[in-house]
Amino acid sequence: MRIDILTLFPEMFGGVFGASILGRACAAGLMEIRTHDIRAYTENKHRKADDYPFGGGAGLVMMAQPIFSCMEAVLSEGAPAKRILLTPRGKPLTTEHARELAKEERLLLLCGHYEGVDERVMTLIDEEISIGDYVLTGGELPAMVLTDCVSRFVPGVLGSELSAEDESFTDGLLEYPQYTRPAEFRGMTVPDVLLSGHHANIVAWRREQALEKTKNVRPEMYEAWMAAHPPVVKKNKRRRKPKTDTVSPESVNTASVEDQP
Ligand code: 4HQ
Repeated sequence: MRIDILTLFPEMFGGVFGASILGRACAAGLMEIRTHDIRAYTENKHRKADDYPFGGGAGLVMMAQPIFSCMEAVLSEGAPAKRILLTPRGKPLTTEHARELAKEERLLLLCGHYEGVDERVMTLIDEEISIGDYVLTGGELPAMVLTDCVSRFVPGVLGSELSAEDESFTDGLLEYPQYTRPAEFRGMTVPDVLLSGHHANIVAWRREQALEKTKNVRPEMYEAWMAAHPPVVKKNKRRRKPKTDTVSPESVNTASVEDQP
């Protein structure tokens, strides 16, 4: 996959794309990430890329001309790209969306700075994406976050690490606790079940832990998961409904804690 990033601060990207898993993916040719300096495309003698907003107000707005020229130059060669603007007014980024974007041959990411970009730039943009409901100083960190998140779904990038598609039994839940050697550290031990070698018990324990954590920290995520994974009611454990009709059927939950998957 190729990703072109249009920014006023190309120097911000070197460390992130040069190290760790992304660095290896680039070195192996699985990912090709190029940054482009928008300021190099300015056509005024001061190389100015931003200006005061019409109508007044605080801050500066990124000018249309340097962005149009930069995008035209970058897209004049290579495959067509899906063009994305990073902005808090975009659709919140999700794993599902990242998985879809990883199927694209080429992405172009536009990083806004200051108070945003001239609205006419939107005629060049296919999608607006936000990495969360908070305001940053620029779109560079969001572009790095999106690139990292998408790269996990590009075949080969995770290499010997766990595939991004694994651990489906806790998909949509927060992570369960993990431990590595030694089994005892400063008096703190590892739960016995993880040392037992009993795979089914380990899977059950991890799901229980993931469910408990999710219920406490992200109740809306927990409810969504429970709705998508209804408790299985085993035939031999089915509770009898009361014989009277004084209790509404909805108030009787035929499932029980032992019946959870
Ligand atoms: N910014 N998710 C303001 C963000 C942001 C976000 C990018 C700061 C755009 C103009 N981008 N500039 N949150 O806060 O994507």
